[in-house]
Amino acid sequence: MKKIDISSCINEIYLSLCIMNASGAICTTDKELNNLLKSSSGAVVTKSCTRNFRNGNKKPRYFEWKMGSINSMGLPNLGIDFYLKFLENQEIKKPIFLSVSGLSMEENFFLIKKANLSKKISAIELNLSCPNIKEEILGNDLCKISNFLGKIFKFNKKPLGIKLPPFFKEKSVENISLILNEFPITFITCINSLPNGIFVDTNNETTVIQPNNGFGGIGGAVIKPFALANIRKFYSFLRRDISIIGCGGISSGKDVFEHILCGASAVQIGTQLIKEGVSVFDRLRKELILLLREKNYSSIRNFQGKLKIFKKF
Ligand code: RRO
Repeated sequence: MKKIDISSCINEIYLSLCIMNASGAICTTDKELNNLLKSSSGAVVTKSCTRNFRNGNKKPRYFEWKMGSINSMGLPNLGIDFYLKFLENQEIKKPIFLSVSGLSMEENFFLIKKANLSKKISAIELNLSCPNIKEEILGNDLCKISNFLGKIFKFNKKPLGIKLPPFFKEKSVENISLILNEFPITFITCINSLPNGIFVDTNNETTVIQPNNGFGGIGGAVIKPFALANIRKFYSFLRRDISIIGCGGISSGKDVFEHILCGASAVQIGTQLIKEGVSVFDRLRKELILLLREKNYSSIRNFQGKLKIFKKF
């Protein structure tokens, strides 16, 4: 049987499989990270970290239902030093993306400088889109974003990508792309969870999570159309050498295919990884290979970004 190539490159970072975990999905503790390192994922992304350890918000802070999930975790993490030390002691066989999410611009500079010193990190994923913290780091001020990136790229030497929130207007994607295109950014990850959702427990007539009056970021199957739309729009506006990592609503090989068809070079799994555990990577790999075989594709490069517009035949 002909071999099907489902490897990918995020710019110059080679992934033997184009599927990895999303930051936040069972990647906070050493046990969770060890599990991911041993899994068949193409890369490992760590939980977004801050300068210091954070407990995060009160529980219950995560809830899932058939079609999605809601969370207001509040950035619980063990602090950057833990992640750097943990990685120092590992034999690393696949790319490691260190996710950082400082609570201020200064904290982000500090985290990125520290990450630059580690040989074990292939890339930094700068999370500018946590829906559950009160601190507004950049907001919608495009000048501020441009200024911030200018300062980072004065010292940063590592491949660096940015995790973005979902955008709902074409103009917003165009504006942010114009800025990103001016910097040597390696990738974007889109999308983070949809902010400020509510899920209702009808029996008890309550919210299902406690923090933030029950409001939280929505993930899982329900957000896939928004993820695909953001990937598609960014694919049309971004420089071609900025790779897109798709994230949002993937639970089957067909979902992976759709993300790549819209323009993603690789994908991240969040809600479904939490539901299913690390065996999800093997299942998705098999489902993707089966689909490509049916469609007579030998590589994801055959269809990446090639979504066509509906027309009557
Ligand atoms: O920890 C969280 O509350 C959280 C983060 Br940092 C994020 O980027 N996305 C999300 O849905 N939750």
